[in-house]
Amino acid sequence: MKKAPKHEPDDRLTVTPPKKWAAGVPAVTHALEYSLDEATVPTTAKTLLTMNQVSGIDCPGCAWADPAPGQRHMNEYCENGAKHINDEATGRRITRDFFRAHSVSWLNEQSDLWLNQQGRLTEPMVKRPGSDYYEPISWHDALGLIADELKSLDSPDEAVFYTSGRASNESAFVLQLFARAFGTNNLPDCSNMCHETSGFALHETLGTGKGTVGLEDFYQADLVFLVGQNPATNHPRQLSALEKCKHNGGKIISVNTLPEAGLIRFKNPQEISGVIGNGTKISDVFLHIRSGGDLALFQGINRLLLEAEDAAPGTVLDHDFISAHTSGFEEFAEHARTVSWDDILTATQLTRQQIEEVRDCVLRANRVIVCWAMGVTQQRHGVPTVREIVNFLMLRGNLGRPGAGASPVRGHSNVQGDRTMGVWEQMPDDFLDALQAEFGFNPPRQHGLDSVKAIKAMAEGRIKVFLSLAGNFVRAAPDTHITDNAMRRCRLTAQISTKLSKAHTVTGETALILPCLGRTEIDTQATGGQFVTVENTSSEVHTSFGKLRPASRLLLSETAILCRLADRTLDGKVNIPWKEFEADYGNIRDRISHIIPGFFDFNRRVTRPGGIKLPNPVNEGVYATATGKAMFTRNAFDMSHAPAGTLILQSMRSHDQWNTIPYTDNDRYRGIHGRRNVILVNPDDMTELGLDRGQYVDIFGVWHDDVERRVEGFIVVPYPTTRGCAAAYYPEVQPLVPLDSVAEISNQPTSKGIVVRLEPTTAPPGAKPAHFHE
Ligand SMILES: Nc1nc2c(c(=O)[nH]1)N[C@H]1C(S)=C(S)[C@@H](COP(=O)(O)OP(=O)(O)OC[C@H]3O[C@@H](n4cnc5c(=O)[nH]c(N)nc54)[C@H](O)[C@@H]3O)O[C@H]1N2
Ligand SMILES: Nc1nc2c(c(=O)[nH]1)N[C@H]1C(S)=C(S)[C@@H](COP(=O)(O)OP(=O)(O)OC[C@H]3O[C@@H](n4cnc5c(=O)[nH]c(N)nc54)[C@H](O)[C@@H]3O)O[C@H]1N2
Ligand code: SF4
Ligand SMILES: [Mo]
Repeated sequence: MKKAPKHEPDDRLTVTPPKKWAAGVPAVTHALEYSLDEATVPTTAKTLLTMNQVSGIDCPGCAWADPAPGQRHMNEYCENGAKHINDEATGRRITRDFFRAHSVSWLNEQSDLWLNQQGRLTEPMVKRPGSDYYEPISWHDALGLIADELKSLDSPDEAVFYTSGRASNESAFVLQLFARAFGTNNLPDCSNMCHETSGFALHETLGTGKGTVGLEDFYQADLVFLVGQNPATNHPRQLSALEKCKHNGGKIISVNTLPEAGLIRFKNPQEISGVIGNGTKISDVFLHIRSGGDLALFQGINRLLLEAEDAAPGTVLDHDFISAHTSGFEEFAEHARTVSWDDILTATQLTRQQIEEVRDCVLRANRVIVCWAMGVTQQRHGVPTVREIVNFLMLRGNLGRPGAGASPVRGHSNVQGDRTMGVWEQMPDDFLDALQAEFGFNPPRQHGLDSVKAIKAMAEGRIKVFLSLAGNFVRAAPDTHITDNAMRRCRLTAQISTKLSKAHTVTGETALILPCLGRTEIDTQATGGQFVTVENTSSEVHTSFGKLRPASRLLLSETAILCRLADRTLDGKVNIPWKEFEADYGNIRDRISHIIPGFFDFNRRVTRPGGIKLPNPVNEGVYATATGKAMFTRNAFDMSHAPAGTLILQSMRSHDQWNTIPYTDNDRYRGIHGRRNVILVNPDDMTELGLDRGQYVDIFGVWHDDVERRVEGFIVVPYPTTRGCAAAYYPEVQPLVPLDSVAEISNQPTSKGIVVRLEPTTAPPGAKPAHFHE
């Protein structure tokens, strides 16, 4: 076994100027460096060559879509996809000796990075009440413990079943079926903290929570907006699609609080020209917007479009589309004309000229796509922002036709699929009716708890059992202190996981580690080898076949664990063939095909190259909204506020992490090396606040309650963020996000709009001063 590199949180910080382009040769080299460190060379080659290929492994990274079969490169993956796969395929193993040597409380003191570096979990473990150590337990006893605890509850609503978006369709379907047959809709998921805001706004206005565009649409678009999204790091193959869009004459407008590398220039590592040339300039217009200014921006653009129509009637708006497919236009238009320019310019910190330039680009474009991600959704007024984006698209009929539409770019590789499978605490009645018709039990109808509500219920002692299918809830959730204490109030917590994280160190009285196969691994059940299915951000459902030998012979698949647990808990009270489901996942897919629209003949269709494209009702002109049409909405002006002396902090991902799990302490494109506890501040704000570069600060959350929220020992780095807006890494600043600071309507934590105050502090003894390269 290789020795894990030791993590030194106070290693020297080195800062280089932010990069002006993304990918190219260094990206390929960096991916390989990581893979050589993390796995053996043959394993790396084997996994990478099949990644995102027909009958291969679906990349466990982001939800970006694959090109059509026949159009894929031999290396159809990005630098980060290679890292994610190698993180799972690591040769390191955590054995029972590791847990004998390290107490749970000691492990809890270690960093997220260190915990993840210890390798794959290999056998079920239990921490018993009163003990500070995990010890081995058989699968039979582990599942029996959980089943007994569940059966002893006064109400099924005392249990919570969390899902993270790496879970497959099959395991997600089984999880929600189990929870509902058990009697609860308490199914919070990572989506509550991710694109919940998009889901609410799109459901209301368009009648579907999903995006309306596919990969081909990007190639045909005349204009693509990238709003609050960092593709070079988080959806790297999107850059290839954008490059194609540009080669076909399309334009790109980026809207961001940071000038991210991939928004400037892209060198495609899959093309010779990208390796040796200067690459493609990505953004034609870059709007360096104030945090939370996107609502005002789209209100400004919409107002300008309405005025352009007034000036030249019949030339700007798509009246045919508006009258045939939408409702509420007049009310919207009346309101839109009243939004004040002073407000818009204050909220965005842009000039009117910049917004007029955008209008001109829009007027020249017949096909427009708007992409957005966490910069939009993790804001208090995220829902009205997405609604205003929909208004914008509808004004010129940019919906339901090729090269145009709405693209909430999804995060986890199967987060969209998990929702399709029914993992949502608020599934509508038609889904529940279909479950009832198929399985003959009466699913609970009352809505369950989302992530924020689940934490509150746990904190109040109303939840006794927390079961997690993938993910790292305590680090993904806000207000770490409150969330940790809430989790500790549970009687039993159980985690179905591949790797060690804080999910296993912040526990209930009894805690179980249920180690499972990852997507890279061969999954053999009683009837033979299995594959799983996933859905990407373009609503394409396809297969993923594991290729590697499992990390340990004691691992079970997610689906097997859940089927066995359900069988033991429900004692045959509900007529669901759990054993048949476990033996052959095709049996699960058969049932899915009866229940979920678009999945007919699932088993056969999904194995065809490219899989199944789910129908999007919007593209068929069908809108399942309150009015039966796509709905224009009136959205009150709103903006983020920060009192004098404070900054609006966003918590974001570095180039070297997967959500709550850092892979290294570096963030190459932003020029940060050797340390994650840094805060990026605009140089003018530094002057105003009297801060020096390289200085240590404690960061305090500013919120209207008397809880002290603080993280200590962050180094100030001057950075071209928008004035008044700072940036730091997630999950390190998680303790600063107040549990009550949520987006209106969607209840999603506002992880990009955290008001903070910085207090200078002294460097710890022996700390090496930060080194800044000019
Ligand atoms: N390598 C890697 N890939 C990932 C992930 C990962 O952790 N690592 N996570 C996956 C997941 S689950 C998700 S949801 C996606 C997330 O993908 P992104 O949404 O791209 O991720 P974030 O790092 O949260 O970055 C948000 C971007 O919004 C900008 N921003 C912040 N506030 C505002 C604002 O108010 N307005 C505007 N216009 N911009 C703003 C930030 O500067 C940043 O560029 O990535 C997925 N892909
Ligand atoms: N402050 C702040 N908070 C945020 C965000 C932010 O931008 N800022 N982003 C939010 C977003 S967008 C999201 S999606 C959530 C993410 O929240 P989660 O999805 O809960 O977190 P992850 O970090 O993706 O979970 C990683 C863990 O999943 C487990 N895992 C990995 N692969 C598998 C697998 O194949 N099977 C199983 N069973 N387990 C596996 C591993 O044990 C690993 O440690 O965080 C949210 N929280
Ligand atoms: S773009 Fe996303 S899905 Fe594609 S290889 Fe990279 S991480 Fe994986
Ligand atoms: Mo996400």
